[in-house]
Parts: sequence; structure tokens; C-alpha cells
Amino acid sequence: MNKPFNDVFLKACRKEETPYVPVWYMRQAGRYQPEYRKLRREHSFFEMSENPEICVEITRLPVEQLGVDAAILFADIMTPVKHLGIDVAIFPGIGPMITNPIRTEADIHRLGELDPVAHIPTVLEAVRILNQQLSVPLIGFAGGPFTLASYMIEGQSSKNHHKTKGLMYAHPKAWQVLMEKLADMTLTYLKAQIRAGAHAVKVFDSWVGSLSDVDFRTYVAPTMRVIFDELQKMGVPTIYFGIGAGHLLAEWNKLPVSVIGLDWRTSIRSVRAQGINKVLQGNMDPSLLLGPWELIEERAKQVLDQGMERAGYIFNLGHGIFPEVQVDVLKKLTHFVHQYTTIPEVW
Ligand code: 1CP
Repeated sequence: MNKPFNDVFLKACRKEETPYVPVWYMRQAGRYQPEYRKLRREHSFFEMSENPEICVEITRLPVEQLGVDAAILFADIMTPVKHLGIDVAIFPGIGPMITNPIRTEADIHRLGELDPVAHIPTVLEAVRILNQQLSVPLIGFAGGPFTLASYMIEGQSSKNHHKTKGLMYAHPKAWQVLMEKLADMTLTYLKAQIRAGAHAVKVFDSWVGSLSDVDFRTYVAPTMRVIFDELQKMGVPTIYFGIGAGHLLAEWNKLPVSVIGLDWRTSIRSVRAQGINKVLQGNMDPSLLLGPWELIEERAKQVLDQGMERAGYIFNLGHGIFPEVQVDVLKKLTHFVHQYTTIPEVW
């Protein structure tokens, strides 16, 4: 028999009262798991994420092993980008590498469109199976247009995103076309995941924090508004996340998004002090998981004591789990968060 559906995460996303603080971890499906590493030795990343059986197994594993309150689909932000005519592969220890990065305005105009039925049937099949099998909500996701553009223009991970910003400043019309194409792709991709059974969706805009607030407002915010306006009509909670994006949160607070994901640099207390009233998710430094348990517990308490002040808070790390982290530490942390935040029953 299936377990009853645990909707604590969805309640928190909707700012409803929850019996305890829900928890899940960015990159909970991945490299810290021996089962993942074993499969990865035999398959490429996309062979794994585009095989429904393997995708379902990797997505379910952290739910079963760690006891988290949400699952996140095992895919990558580059999953849909491949189908626009961008030749991308994922290399262990590096991440996405593109052999034909965008170099000219013509390259932008040449980009294709995502057709979910033709391009990602196996990803959607995995979402449908997960929706049937899981007893916790499934988070679908996509990359934010700025972050995707950065990989597509730089060709790989970048520290300062010079080429990306160069195109943005020197060719604002071409940049606008690129943002519109990526917004269309993101919406098509996320809507397809929602229709297949994703209960919430997250936009990972990991590198958008490299922009000043003025440039975010000018070159990216209009696109994000279109994306979140459209997603709002689908009726599922939405999450927006970036790294080093503390200076952009006042802008994010104006967007029609349900939840703001924080990295570890910005304290929850300081975010609330700025008047940001969205549901918050985060934000323990993922490196802490390599420290002793006493320190992990102390820092988890510090984060929880700030987050618990309001309804509408989800515990997470401030970025993804590192491959060196032990499964048992994550298990213990999940249990601790649940126990520490459980409201005792009043008789
Ligand atoms: O558990 C999960 O989080 C679900 C699966 C998931 C998600 C949400 C993966 C699998 N990738 C992502 C999002 C993602 N991918 C982001 C946004 C979140 C973040 O900032 O980490 C980004 C920037 C990427 C791009 C990417 N793909 C990187 C980062 C590289 C860089 O520039 O720093 C890497 C290392 C990948 C590969 C990847 N994606 C996912 C996994 C498990 C891996 C490792 C793959 C391997 O085995 O080689």
C-alpha cells in the first residue's frame, strides 16, 4: 500500500501553517550517493537522466534514504537546451561543456524551439511515473534565462560571465531576442513538467547574482516577470534561486513568485529586516556538512531559529550537496530538522 501523501512542503510554499519545517536538499539526487556513482561509471549523464527507469530510481533514492519532504527531478538545467541546436555534454567534475557556443547574432536567430513531445518524451514519462509512485511532492525545474545564456555563450562554467555580459551590453536587441527565446523554452519545459505531474517548479538562476540590481532590472527582470506570470496561471508553487544574489532580493520580492531560495551568504533575519515577505527556502552553508556533527547541529539551529519565526519556511542548504558528504550526515540532519521544529501536540 502507498504511504499517505506528505504535503508539508506544498503547505509551506503556500505560506500555510505546517506541523514541522519541511526539508529537502539541492543536489539531493547525485554524486554523494554510492548508487549514483556506480550508475554514472556506466552511463553518460544524459543517458541516465533520459532513461525513465534510471531517472525514477535516482529521484526516489534521497526520499527513501534521507526522509526528505520533497523530491527533485533528476535532470539538468541543460536538458532542454540540447534541443535548440546547442551541442552540450556533461563531464564529471566540470559540468556542462558546449562545442558550438553562441558567438554571433545569427547564432541566436538560428536557435530552434523546444517540442516536448518530440524532444523530451522520456523525461515527461519519468515525471508521470514519479507522480504515481512518490509519497512526497515532486519539484520540476529549469534554468533561468540568464544562467542558461551564460553557459550557451561562454561554452562552459564561467567565473565572471564576461562574454555573456559583453553581448548583453553591446547588443541589447540580440540579448532581448535570446531572453525571449529562452523564456519561451523555459515556459514550454516547465508547463510540460507540471502537466505530467510536477507539484511545484523551481527556476535555478545560479549566476544571475553576477549582475548589479540595475542590470538585473534592465536586462533580466522583464523576462522573469513573464515566466512567473505565466506559471502563476498553472496554479503550482514556484521557487526562484540564485547564488550571491542577496543584493537582488528586493527586485525578486516584486516578482509573482511564491518562494525565494537563499544562498548561505544572506541571513534569513537580514532578509526579513529588508521587508521581504515571500516564503523563504535555505540556507545552511553546504560546506558545513564536512564539519563535525556538533557544529552542523549548532548552525542548523541558528538557521531554523530565524526561519521558524513565520509560517512559510523550507529548510535547505544554501547551494548543492558536495560529492564528499556522507549519506548518514544528511539523514541525521533531516531527522534533526523534523524533530527540532515539530510543534508538540496540545492535549
Ligand atoms: O538533486 C538535484 O538537485 C536534481 C538534479 C539537478 C539539478 C537541480 C542536477 C543534476 N543539476 C541541477 C541544476 C543545475 N545544473 C544548476 C543549478 C543549481 C546549481 O547552481 O547547482 C546548474 C548551474 C547546473 C549546471 C551543472 N550541471 C553543473 C554546475 C557546473 C558549474 O558551472 O558550476 C554541474 C556540475 C552539472 C552536472 C550535474 N547536474 C546534476 C548532477 C547530479 C550533475 C553531476 C553530474 C555528473 O555525474 O557528472
